[in-house]
Amino acid sequence: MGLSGDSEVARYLPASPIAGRATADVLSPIDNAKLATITLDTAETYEQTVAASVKAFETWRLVPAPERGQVVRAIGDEFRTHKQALGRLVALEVGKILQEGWGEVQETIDIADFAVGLSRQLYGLTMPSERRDHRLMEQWHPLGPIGVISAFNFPNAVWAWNSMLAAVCGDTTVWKPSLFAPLTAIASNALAQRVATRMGHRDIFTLVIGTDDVVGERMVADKRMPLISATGSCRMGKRVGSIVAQRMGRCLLELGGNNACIIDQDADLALAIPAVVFGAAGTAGQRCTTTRRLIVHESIVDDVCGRLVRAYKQLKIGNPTIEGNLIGPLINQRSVEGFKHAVAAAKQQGGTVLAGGNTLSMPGNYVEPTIIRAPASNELAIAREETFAPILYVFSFKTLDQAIAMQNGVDQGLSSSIFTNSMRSAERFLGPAGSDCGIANVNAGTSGAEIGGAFGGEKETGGGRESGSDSWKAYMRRQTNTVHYGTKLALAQGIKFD
Ligand code: UN1
Repeated sequence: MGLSGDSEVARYLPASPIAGRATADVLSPIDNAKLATITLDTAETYEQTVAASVKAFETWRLVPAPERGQVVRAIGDEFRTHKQALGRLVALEVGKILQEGWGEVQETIDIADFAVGLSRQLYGLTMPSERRDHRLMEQWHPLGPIGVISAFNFPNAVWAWNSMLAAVCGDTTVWKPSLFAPLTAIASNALAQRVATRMGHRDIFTLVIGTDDVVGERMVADKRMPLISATGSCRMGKRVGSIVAQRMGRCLLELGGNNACIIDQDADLALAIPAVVFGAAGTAGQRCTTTRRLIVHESIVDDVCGRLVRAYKQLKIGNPTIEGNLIGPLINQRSVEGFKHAVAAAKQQGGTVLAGGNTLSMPGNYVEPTIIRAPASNELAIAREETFAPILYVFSFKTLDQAIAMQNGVDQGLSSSIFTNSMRSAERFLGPAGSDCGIANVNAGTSGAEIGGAFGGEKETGGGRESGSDSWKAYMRRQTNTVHYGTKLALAQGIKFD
């Protein structure tokens, strides 16, 4: 599948590679055919881009925030205009079904709207001073150029969660996309840069594309970027976190998830089954929020498994740009190997494959959505690992405490959910001794978080929060101010010094 023949997306393709520079081929996971060849950044072009971002920050930070919001509003409108084509490009480049490609661009439009509103709400607090004739308050100031490292699985939305907020906060963004999804990045950044430039603000949105050696390592060590927001594996995040910590920079990390869904005995299965099917098999299991573990009350576990197996039989696997197909390919052959490894390990550890378990012998990186039941001991070591593929491991429980302990008993802490009609069970799950994840849902699945809430997780997921609520604070620096408008100097803490 070439892109040049696809009139809808062809105009978003990068120009021909620059002679003498290192290049990379971009393959479609749909059939592993070449979509395009891109030119990679060098140390020198990286330097030029970051210097431009630093320079743009110096003036952008002085533009009134509501006016910055107007630029973001225009960018949101631009994405509305290009939603169809961009969603299609996402599908071609990373293998999402078209509905999910469009859904992802919709997240970008929505976070832009959110950011426009936020541009008039970057509130600081005013506190009562302990001293007479003093005002004590805090302000939020722009932070600087923000380094955004994104993964292949949300090649458009995760950048927008960061860059749209950063823009209204008065920051510029230097974006390093995944080498598996550079085309969506080139198109998205070009749209934002074009709109902002037209409105007089060039280089608020910049892009660097390259290998970790040339671009990634440079970026995380770059003192000019006070915040690095990185999405990807726990392994990557540990490396980024330690390098940024060395220079006392800030990190916003969105790393792996090993998300569980608990189905209690009183659950409404008409809600639970479709939520688990979408959560586990949707996006071919390649969301950080994918449901990877299912923990079901022992009295209904056989029934739930039966229903899931029947539902999985309906899932059509294949080219994600063809309507009706619900499961697209994995991103590459390495992911297919990861899938095979996990299935083999699960079998070897006593798991039973109830559905799927195989790869598909056709061009592209297709695997069957898979359900694996843990042995009676409830022990299945492979389920502790995050395999970025559509594999659901099923466990059973007797008491809610046991279910919550199983759910929390992994290294990651991103998303979680419980299906129950019991108010007590739901509230225990949401309480201080309940789910230890950044996201905990009742009668809703683990994936598909809305942009309005803060998104992120605990433990090895990295602790960062982005998108809605007050996540914007990560993109600004807080300054506490004391203003004395009296005539007699008063020291704090009641100190007399005369
Ligand atoms: C991710 O998988 O990296 O909640 C982000 C969701 C999406 C975002 C997932 N809104 O599934």
